[in-house]
Amino acid sequence: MRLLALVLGLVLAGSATAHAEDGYDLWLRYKPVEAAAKAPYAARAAAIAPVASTPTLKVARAELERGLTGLVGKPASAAAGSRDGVIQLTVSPEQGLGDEGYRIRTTAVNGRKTTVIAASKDIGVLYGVFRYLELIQTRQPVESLDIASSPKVKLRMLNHWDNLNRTVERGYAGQSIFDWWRLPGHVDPRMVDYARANASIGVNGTVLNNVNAKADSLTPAYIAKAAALADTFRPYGIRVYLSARWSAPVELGALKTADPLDPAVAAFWKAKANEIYKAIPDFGGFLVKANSEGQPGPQDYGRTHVDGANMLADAVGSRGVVIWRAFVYSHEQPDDRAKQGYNEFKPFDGQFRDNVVVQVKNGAIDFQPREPFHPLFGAMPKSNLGMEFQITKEYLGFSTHLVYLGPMYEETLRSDTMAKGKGSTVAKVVDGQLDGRKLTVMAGVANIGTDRNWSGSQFDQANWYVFGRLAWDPEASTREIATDWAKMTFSNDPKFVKPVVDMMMGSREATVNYMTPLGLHHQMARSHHYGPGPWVAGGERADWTSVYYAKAGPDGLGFDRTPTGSNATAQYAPAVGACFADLKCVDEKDLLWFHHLSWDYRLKSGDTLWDGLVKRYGQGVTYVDGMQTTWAGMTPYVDAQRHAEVTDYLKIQRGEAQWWRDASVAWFGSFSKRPLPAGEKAPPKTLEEYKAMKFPYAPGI
Ligand code: GCW
Repeated sequence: MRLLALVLGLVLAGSATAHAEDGYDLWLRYKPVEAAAKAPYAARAAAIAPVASTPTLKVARAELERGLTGLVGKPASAAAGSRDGVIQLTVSPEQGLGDEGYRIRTTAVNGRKTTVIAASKDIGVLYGVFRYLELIQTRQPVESLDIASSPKVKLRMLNHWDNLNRTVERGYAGQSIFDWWRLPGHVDPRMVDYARANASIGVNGTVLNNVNAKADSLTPAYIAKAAALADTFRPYGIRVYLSARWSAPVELGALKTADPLDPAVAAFWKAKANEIYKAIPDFGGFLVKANSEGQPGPQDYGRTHVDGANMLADAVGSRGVVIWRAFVYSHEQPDDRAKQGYNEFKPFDGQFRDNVVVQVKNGAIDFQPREPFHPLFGAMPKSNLGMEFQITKEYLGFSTHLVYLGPMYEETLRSDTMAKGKGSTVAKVVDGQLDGRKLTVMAGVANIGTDRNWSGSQFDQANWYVFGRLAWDPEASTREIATDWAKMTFSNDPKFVKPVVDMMMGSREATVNYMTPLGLHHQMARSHHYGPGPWVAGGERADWTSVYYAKAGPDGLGFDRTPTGSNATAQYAPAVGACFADLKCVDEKDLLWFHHLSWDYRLKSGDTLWDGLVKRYGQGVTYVDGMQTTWAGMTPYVDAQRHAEVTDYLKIQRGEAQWWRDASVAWFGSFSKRPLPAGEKAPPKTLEEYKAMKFPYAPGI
């Protein structure tokens, strides 16, 4: 009896765990379609026709079977007899869809109703399978399909800032998912789920190690580990890349120099590339952070970025690429940090090898909650220029603030560089349309770690998801993407989807408001970047302080980047720069990025700058109140475990939003010396108390 009770208890506990959702399944949950909607889907998914057995087609078939089994019931394994509703996976030339595109169409094959998922290469079939499953997951009709899709950007990559000891620079989701110590002997099965998730959104490359790189990644032992990952990812169309430490020839090759023009250095890299390609035949190439924030680089030897990139590109040759980051600035430079990337790289336009990509952050400073687009976009038409977005929320509340980054990415991609007249958007630079470039890149600094939910929070999964979807199509609508994600991740019920997508869409603007409204930037605490630190001053270098960027004083606030100031506006196309520099033209969202204004400057609302600033902080906080209310109403649609986690995080966010508002108002108020606008509460602590707050164990460093 006791035993029976025990067994029963175990069974019940087991099933409870099985039903609880922790977010591990991401947007690939494949939960059963509601009975009322199921019939048409089931009818179309009665059987899967036999498939040729390349590794990619095998995983495509397995994914299809897994998805259909969850959604509508297990399909038969072969198309027997005259059964309708067969799904056929076909590799055959598909015009105009490139190597990775796919077509899904409904047709009759041998008189049977058949859905054909076809592509020129097997990887396209896998992408088509994920799309087909997505159609069912989001309850789109599948009776009569004729869909074609192909990626607009060639290399759609995650950049992991993961260290070999499994810490993750700016990571807020646990440890690195790459278990370097146990590799290559043991490949964690989670690596397969990582590959599935990435393939489902079209990501086709991953940089395994931090751009602040160790040379050890290039040793034989670590190359073997990377090769084991490459073998696991290959069926999913994902190539691996490594960040290369510039000084590796000295550290590993016993050379006295890493001068790119020294033949021994070139020979070292050539041999290293050959060694890697022997282990990883489809190795993607190197990512390099050189002469930036203390990293070694060609300038240490009086050489240029071009010298360095081209030497490495020759070592890799036609086998792969070299991705060279434009995130460079020097503390010896007195000039506005926002100008330095452009100043260093623009003169090199046209001088890089064909297999070099210059990877540029979305804005000119550093992944702030809002930055105007980087002036290099549109300024280097004779070079391959890639986009680097940050998915991990270093500056947007880590993983406990609900901030959907889609609108931020979209804002940058839709910005008009005017490089070739109206409509020369950043998206068209990135996908190569504007200048007819073929080697195109969109990279996202990953937010993935060992947390069960992968990204540190349920809603941060949406940022990984939207990144992939935008890399596939930089002109896609991030509201539509959020809608797909919310349906697949939680519920198709319109009473859930509409309010939650609305909440997501406004979340980034709210964060801008409670952290850095009206174009303010770089106001976070020093080093770990957790919480407000508008008073940060002094220390190693001026351009790592907050006061450098806000320039608050009794006279007013903001960084003058117009011709009367640093003249960073001159780095944009004339019409764009002129608008940024003109108070009548510049959008107020960028106001203090470009202008230093008196506290009494009149905003469009009629408020003074001071009053408008304080109100915006408050609007940000109020938005979080709204998110809490919205989410509280979602219990009928979300499992208890995930609902509770989001609820907790929103509470943390609410507290921290208030903290940002209060500390910022206290700090800037000490300069404006003006009363708070009516109805605005005084910060509950003194400025000294905010300044005294310390967080030695904040994650991510
Ligand atoms: O955003 C800053 C981060 C650094 C990072 C650097 C970079 C990897 O604070 O942690 O280093 O940018 O992009 O190189």
